[in-house]
Amino acid sequence: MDATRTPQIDYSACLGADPGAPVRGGATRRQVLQFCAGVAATMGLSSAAGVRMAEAAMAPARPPVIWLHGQECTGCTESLLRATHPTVESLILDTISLDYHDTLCVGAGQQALDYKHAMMAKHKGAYVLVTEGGTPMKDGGIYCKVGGRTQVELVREAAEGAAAVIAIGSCASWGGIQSADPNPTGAVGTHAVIPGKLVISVPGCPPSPYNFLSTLLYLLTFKRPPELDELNRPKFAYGRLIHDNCERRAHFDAGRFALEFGDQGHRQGFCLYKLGCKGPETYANCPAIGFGDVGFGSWPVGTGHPCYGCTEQATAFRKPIYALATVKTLLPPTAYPQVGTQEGSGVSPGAAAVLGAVGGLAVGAGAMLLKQMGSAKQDGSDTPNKED
Ligand code: FSX
Ligand code: SF4
Repeated sequence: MDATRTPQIDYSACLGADPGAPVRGGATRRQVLQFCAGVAATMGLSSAAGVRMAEAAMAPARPPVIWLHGQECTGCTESLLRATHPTVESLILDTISLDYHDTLCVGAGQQALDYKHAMMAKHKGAYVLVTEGGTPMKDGGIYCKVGGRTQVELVREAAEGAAAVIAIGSCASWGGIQSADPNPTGAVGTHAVIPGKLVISVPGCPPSPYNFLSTLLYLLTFKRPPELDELNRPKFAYGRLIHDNCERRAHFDAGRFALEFGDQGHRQGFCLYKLGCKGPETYANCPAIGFGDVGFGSWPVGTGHPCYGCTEQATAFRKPIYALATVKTLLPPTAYPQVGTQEGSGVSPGAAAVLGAVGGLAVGAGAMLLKQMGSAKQDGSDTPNKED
């Protein structure tokens, strides 16, 4: 590394006098810094940006958040709360001030609604609005109401005083499952309810809580959204096709497919394209960061089921689950494992290791760090490398 071009980063100010002291959600200052450094790496940012994120995450003043639910299954909140590793939801819930959440609020009825209005008035122009679920527009929006008011009214009212709006999940991003043909309630995503206001979309059914937290941390730190694609999805998470990072990609390129669930090819870990895998038309980082923080391969394709394209408006709930995908990239990516030399051995450990290394380092560094946080040593040996 060229020391003349890479400034040394002083982590000591961020770590404070006692790096092992709990600071957020039971996590220590060192762990928060580690996590944020990983988030920064995942987003393609510098280590210095990770330090700034950690400082924002540990700041005493917590940004207010108003969280509304519409038409959905509550799986987005559930996936966030049920993360295998407790630190994700702890960090989210302790980094922000969750002033109102339709599902998690302790109060009920008018008391809860009055509190929501009081918080929106108190933090007018400063709070982050998170929307979960679709919004029905048909027949005056009568198909989803809270406290006698339609979801359309509630979203518009809350968006009015919001500094930023994040749509979590595919329902809030573009309507989700209830917008499937014939879309009986006229369900749409939040962006269609408040045209003219930027809505950062973090789709997935459910979405990765890690992507949500990374987006939130960036927003809180830099007071602007991360780089977005044309659908307003953060590029760090939705910038690459699943197909280009998949551990089964070598089998696709070699023409080795599972043709039926349970057949020889399926048992050997061959490509799931002919079972309807939508990886070739779906942008997401699932192969790299997985779900549930339980290690490499913990995502649908990794467990033997085709991807159904939940992050894509034109795919999930639009195309039949087992219909063939549109292959968007014909050339193989430059960095992916070679076809195994031994037929019938499934995804070779070597191939998996190579892809795991490439994906883990380039895309999922933060997730890898997150997994290690639970076993982080307390003797200082897990302090980020100052040469990074
Ligand atoms: Fe939608 Fe959230 Fe799918 Fe469910 O609440 S993204 S139905 S898994 O989880 O909004
Ligand atoms: Fe992986 Fe699906 Fe692409 Fe096959 S079609 S390589 S299983 S993403």
